[in-house]
Amino acid sequence: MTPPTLPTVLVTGFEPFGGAAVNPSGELARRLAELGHPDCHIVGEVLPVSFTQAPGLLAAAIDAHDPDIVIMLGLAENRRAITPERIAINLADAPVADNDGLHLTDAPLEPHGPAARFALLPVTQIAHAIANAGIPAEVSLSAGSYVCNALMYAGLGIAEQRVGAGAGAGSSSRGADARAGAAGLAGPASGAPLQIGFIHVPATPQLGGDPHNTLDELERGIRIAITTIIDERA
Ligand code: PCA
Repeated sequence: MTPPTLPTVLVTGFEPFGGAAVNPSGELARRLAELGHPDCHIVGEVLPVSFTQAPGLLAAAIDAHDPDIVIMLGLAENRRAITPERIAINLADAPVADNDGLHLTDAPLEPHGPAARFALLPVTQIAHAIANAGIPAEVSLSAGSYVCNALMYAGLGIAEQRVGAGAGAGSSSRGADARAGAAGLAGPASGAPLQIGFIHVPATPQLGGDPHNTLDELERGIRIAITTIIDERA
């Protein structure tokens, strides 16, 4: 059994979308939860590629598992590296519909939310650590404006809300923003800070990606990301 002192890490990935048969991000979430990690307790969740469903399901998973760390994964087919995302923006603007057939363009995710939210993970250290292991990795500025960005924006809003809930009268302005911005997404939590961010992974060979972006290599990269985040906490 897992000793209680190990942090709990929620890893989310997505179902396939855009006509593809697989999505490596969902496979990674499943695989990591199944195989585990020596430094933490991993919970995996595979989310639908849905603007309306994914944020609520993320909030429910956070409520259910009360993780210390949340790593959201998604596929960025045209990238050639593992890319921790720095910023989520308050915008839904996609060339294609999501898996529910919802096609959003020029739309704010949260009309009263902040323009952007920054990752609460050490993105530079994560990219360096993965690259040092010989796996292509670099920080990406923006998670785009499709469902991955929407999930990242919502997840960071949940984290801000928890800070607000835990800080009481001294709550920061970030917490106040989040209360307006992410209202209804997550129930009151413990108030413990949540380290949360998003990492895009490149396409695997099955999807036409570079032959060395195998699922095994991506798994190795995400394991290094987890170790880096845990080491940075110490
Ligand atoms: N990638 C898409 C959505 C789901 C996924 O895996 C994105 O980058 O927004």
